[in-house]
Amino acid sequence: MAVEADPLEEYLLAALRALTPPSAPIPVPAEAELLWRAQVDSRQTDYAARWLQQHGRSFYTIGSAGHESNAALALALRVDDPALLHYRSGGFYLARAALAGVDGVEDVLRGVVAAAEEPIAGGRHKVFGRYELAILPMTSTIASHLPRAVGMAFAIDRAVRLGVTGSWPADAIVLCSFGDASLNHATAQAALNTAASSAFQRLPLPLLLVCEDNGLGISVPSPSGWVEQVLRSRAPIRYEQADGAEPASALASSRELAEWVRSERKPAVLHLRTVRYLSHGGADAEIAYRSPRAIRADYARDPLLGTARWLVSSGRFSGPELAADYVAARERVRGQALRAAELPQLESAEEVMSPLAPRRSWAVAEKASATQFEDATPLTLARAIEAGLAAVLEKYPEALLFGEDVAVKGGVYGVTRGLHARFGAARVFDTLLDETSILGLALGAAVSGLLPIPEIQYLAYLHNAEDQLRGEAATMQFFSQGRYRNGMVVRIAGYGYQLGFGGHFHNDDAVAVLRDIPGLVVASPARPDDAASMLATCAAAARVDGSVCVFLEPIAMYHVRDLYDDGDDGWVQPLTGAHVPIGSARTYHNGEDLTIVTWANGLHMSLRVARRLALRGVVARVVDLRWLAPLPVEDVLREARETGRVLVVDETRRSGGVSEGVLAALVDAGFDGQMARVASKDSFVPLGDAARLVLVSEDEIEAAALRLVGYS
Ligand SMILES: Cc1ncc(C[n+]2csc(CCOP(=O)(O)OP(=O)(O)O)c2C)c(N)n1
Repeated sequence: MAVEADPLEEYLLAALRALTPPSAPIPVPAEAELLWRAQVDSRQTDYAARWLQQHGRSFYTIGSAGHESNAALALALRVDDPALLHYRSGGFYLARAALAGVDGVEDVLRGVVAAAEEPIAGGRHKVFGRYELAILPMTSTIASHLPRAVGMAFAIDRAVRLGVTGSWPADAIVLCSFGDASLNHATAQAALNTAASSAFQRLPLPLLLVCEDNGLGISVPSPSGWVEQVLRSRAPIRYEQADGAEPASALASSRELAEWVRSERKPAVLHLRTVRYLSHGGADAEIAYRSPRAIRADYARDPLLGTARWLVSSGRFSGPELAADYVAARERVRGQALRAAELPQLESAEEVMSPLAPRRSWAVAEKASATQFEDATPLTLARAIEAGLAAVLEKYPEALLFGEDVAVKGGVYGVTRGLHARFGAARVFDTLLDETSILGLALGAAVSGLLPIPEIQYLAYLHNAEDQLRGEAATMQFFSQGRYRNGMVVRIAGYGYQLGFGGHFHNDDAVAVLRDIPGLVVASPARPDDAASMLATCAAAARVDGSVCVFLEPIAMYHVRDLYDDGDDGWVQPLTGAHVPIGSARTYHNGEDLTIVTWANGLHMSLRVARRLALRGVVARVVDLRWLAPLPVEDVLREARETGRVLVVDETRRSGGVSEGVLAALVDAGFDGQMARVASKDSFVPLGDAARLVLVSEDEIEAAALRLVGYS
């Protein structure tokens, strides 16, 4: 493969060769050489990636060229300070790898060619990451890693305060880098706000943010001065600037700031001014939106040139020597690239998916079974969930419970009411009113070794923050081959039937957004005893397998006591502690006329309808799914075959609702009996009694069941 000429390289080599030795040499620290090595190798890795791509040997990739002064930050930190990197932080990656004795070029090239042996994502994504370097893999969604970074910084000191073993050293700091255009993203703003608010409240938050500002977001320039103004406006987050074209001073600023963050346990942001070379990435042709003159003007701000000047000022290196070193690095890295291109990629769906969602059900059962519920009296769903949470907080000293209003008030519906007083403010606490930050805190705490149990006050308010679950939480094991995990239990109050309360947003039943996230566990209990046991299962799965669990609570059932008649206490139960495995349904009655498949509010309604049907001589069995993901397909199929007729009672919407999944699973499994469903309408839920017009009702269920059995 030919090596093409490149104007940036030509400029750099000429400038290097023209560097003149100093009349009075100044000693420079040994780190300057480390910096040079990481920067040059990063640049050559970018060229090699481009070269491989031009020859069809690699995939879409974004380079770090122009940003290599970020290597200074790696030298200013310790190798065990966890880092979440911008996709242009290649210099940082290689510098940290060198400090740890790892061949970082090899790692990055393996990512570029999607080699199955790449150290973090194993060919699933081109990311910077390696467990041994405490560098977590990032997704492509810009800024989505910032809330996690805030959560990690929070978790370091919180773990110490709780006396539990976290994933990072007690005096570690978190590094999180991002681009200038990304700063405008709501997710970035959420994280900055939460970091500032935490510092304002004097919570320890050892977080070093780095805005790598090249002045462009793909083709769009950041307005001059805007980034600085935004970053400066986030007091008490400390703001400092550094010029990436002058790596010596960038290193000094990085070091000073990192030490300040470490000792003060406060957040700071380094505004690192960089340039961007070789276009945005992939097929982007910069020439379409920037003048050749502007492109060329940036050549003089090359961070490699800045480091070369520094090295030459020591008198130990000449410009031509550094130019020769640069050329030699090109040959070396291209040789490595060619070898990487020969490496095998992932070869089967099983291989691709193996780290997605491990399920060691026997180990989960063992751990969950050891959860002790204290209350032996019959409880409502709300009290059972509280008892379940208390048992989990008791069993896992690393468990944290947080959300809006969960602490002193005990939640909007009083579900968590005794827990703040009992377990203290370090473990049960209120957060800012920001779902993105709540989930970000959970992401950071979980990957730091804690067991977060965040609450989203209503299902409708998950949606503005949902990417933190989808893009961040659910992908972590996938993109790190399980080396990093973020097991958590996200409690979400939801569904309809609170007829007097709130209209759509307090009665939202949109679960499609959860059901299609690969690997996510979605629990949705209806009965008190199941709820407590399922909480114990979710907590155990989060610890044993790193499972990301959503615990979807039917608000309208929280305080229900009766099943059939007023005062029958048919919906209060003592907690048995029986283990409920993930993906296992529960069957009521053994009727042979039809099988009603349902869950949550639908279970209460269906059991009542089953009694009405029995009065007409139609005997049903009722299956409570309990888990919406993974669906208990085997249980449903078995119960369906017992009767040959299935009615799915789906309180979520007809489109995108759970019944679509249940019916499809039956068809996939070859079930050839009769199938029907009742579902809520494709509508938002209105206020008051009008809600009944769109939500599934007992009358509808009964009519559909009678139709299915041919009752006339
Ligand atoms: C949420 C989201 N929206 C859009 C994109 C597509 N995208 C990728 S990079 C980018 C520009 C980011 O610019 P900046 O933050 O300045 O970083 P730079 O690439 O300049 O280093 C965009 C719009 C994305 N990855 N994520």
